[in-house]
Amino acid sequence: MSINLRTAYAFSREMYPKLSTEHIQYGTGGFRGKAEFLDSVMFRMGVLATLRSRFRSGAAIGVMITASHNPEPDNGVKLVDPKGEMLEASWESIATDLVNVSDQELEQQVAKIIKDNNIDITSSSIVYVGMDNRYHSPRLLKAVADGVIALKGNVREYGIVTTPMLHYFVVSANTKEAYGKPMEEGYYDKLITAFKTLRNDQLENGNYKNNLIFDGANGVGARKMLQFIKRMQNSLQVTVINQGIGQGKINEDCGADYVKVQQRPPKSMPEVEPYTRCCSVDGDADRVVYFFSNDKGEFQLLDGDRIATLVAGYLMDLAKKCQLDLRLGLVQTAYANGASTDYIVNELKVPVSCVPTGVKHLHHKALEYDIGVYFEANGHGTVVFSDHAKSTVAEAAKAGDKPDAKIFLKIIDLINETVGDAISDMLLVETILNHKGWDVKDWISTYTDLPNQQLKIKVQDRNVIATTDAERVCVKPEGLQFEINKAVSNYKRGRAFVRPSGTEDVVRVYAEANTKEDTVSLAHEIGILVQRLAGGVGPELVH
Ligand code: G16
Repeated sequence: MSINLRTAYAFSREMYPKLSTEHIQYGTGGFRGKAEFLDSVMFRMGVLATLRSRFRSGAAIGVMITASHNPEPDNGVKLVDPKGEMLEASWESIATDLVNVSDQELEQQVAKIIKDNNIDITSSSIVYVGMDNRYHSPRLLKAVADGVIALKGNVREYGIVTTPMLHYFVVSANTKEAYGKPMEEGYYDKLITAFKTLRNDQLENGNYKNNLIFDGANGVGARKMLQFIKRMQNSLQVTVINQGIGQGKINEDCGADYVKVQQRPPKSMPEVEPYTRCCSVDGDADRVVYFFSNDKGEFQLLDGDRIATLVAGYLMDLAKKCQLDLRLGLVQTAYANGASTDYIVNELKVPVSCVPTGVKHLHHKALEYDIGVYFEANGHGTVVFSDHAKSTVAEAAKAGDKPDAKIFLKIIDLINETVGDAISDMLLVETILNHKGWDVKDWISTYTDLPNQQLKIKVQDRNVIATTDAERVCVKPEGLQFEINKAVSNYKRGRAFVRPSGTEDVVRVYAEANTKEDTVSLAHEIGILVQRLAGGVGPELVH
């Protein structure tokens, strides 16, 4: 196959010229920004995904077009590696360089990637592309596809799918369908079959009731949940709100990020009985948090930390019941509530580690265990099982004398191990609550969260902030950490940190303390410190 790259670059200059000279970086969730500036980024990511596929001997590579939890005018792109993981870290900088060169330098930059990585440009390649339901996503999807075609690669378009579905398709194709069938029906089939078997005709059990409110964030998760409902035959009764039909904008006053950060229910919540179980997913359905109102009408959140502890506790019990000696570990980030970490260490007695924000960091750490449970507090996470764990459970199930091993095997099937999957995680939580006979009151009573608050601070350049120790210590600008320590020392059980967001143009502040009032006051103090010492712009910080 001969590839006339000249034509490709002329085409790119003509069709997808670079409209902004602002430097952008492959961050926590790939490239993100205002959709009108992303066409050239998308074309180039189509080119890069094709090269990556050739570099990985023709394995399928995924390209997901989404800005996930960001507001509607934003869009973005993340690349998916052959095993369903996020793009390998060393290629993130290759991606960053590629999107930042000028149109004139593009040809040379692509030639450099080919040479540096010894890529056979004539070998076969396949790129799987999916998108969320933002109105600009189809235009951007075409740009990705054109990038693939420019290098004479093969492209398979999946249309509107959740991010975790695309990860699932990539892994399914690359494992020759051992993981599942790389098509939408295959995905539903895998999860629903496992879920229904685990219900075992016992739809209600103890305090567990078989109904749930599902906030779809006006995103693709809502559409896919409606597809699940059609196929689940009432094994779970779900009411979907914020379906993305009509006026509702993606993530606007709804969805997992809003519910977690604002600590309030999403818009369009119907009147429901106290303690009704509700969950919210984000714009591309890779995160989920639960919530409910108690009998005083107070909002109560069950976030990613709660899901992690519920799942880890359940899997530990299951391994014990099956008498399987498997190493289980839990991975969190600095955002994890201090009370959850205490509970994991003192009650569950499970090893726990803290890594920087971004599922890619959590995923890699979790792979060190036989059973690695990882969740960010924002609800982004999953469980990964080693080959040893899978074969041990499979053997135990085959032996037939341990009925719990059969349950364990189905639980593994229910989990989308490739990346956080809001719907798979939700079905897992529902299964565990059902098996335990728990309602939200039982679940939340396992420990008491420390009050916590997050703020977003606008600064001139968020990269003036640099952190270390899994983002818990700020090393730049000089003096900021000293001031943070001073502020924190005035609050009982106080803890706070700051870090630049990898998906939005803000600095994030996290604070927790013994009381709500103290937490609000600590967050406020830290926010002002960031404004003062890190070049704050915009309005003064007021609450
Ligand atoms: C992405 C990442 C998450 C991260 C979140 C916020 O999520 O995949 O791991 O927690 O961004 O990151 P940051 O605080 O750096 O902005 P999503 O759901 O937006 O793709």
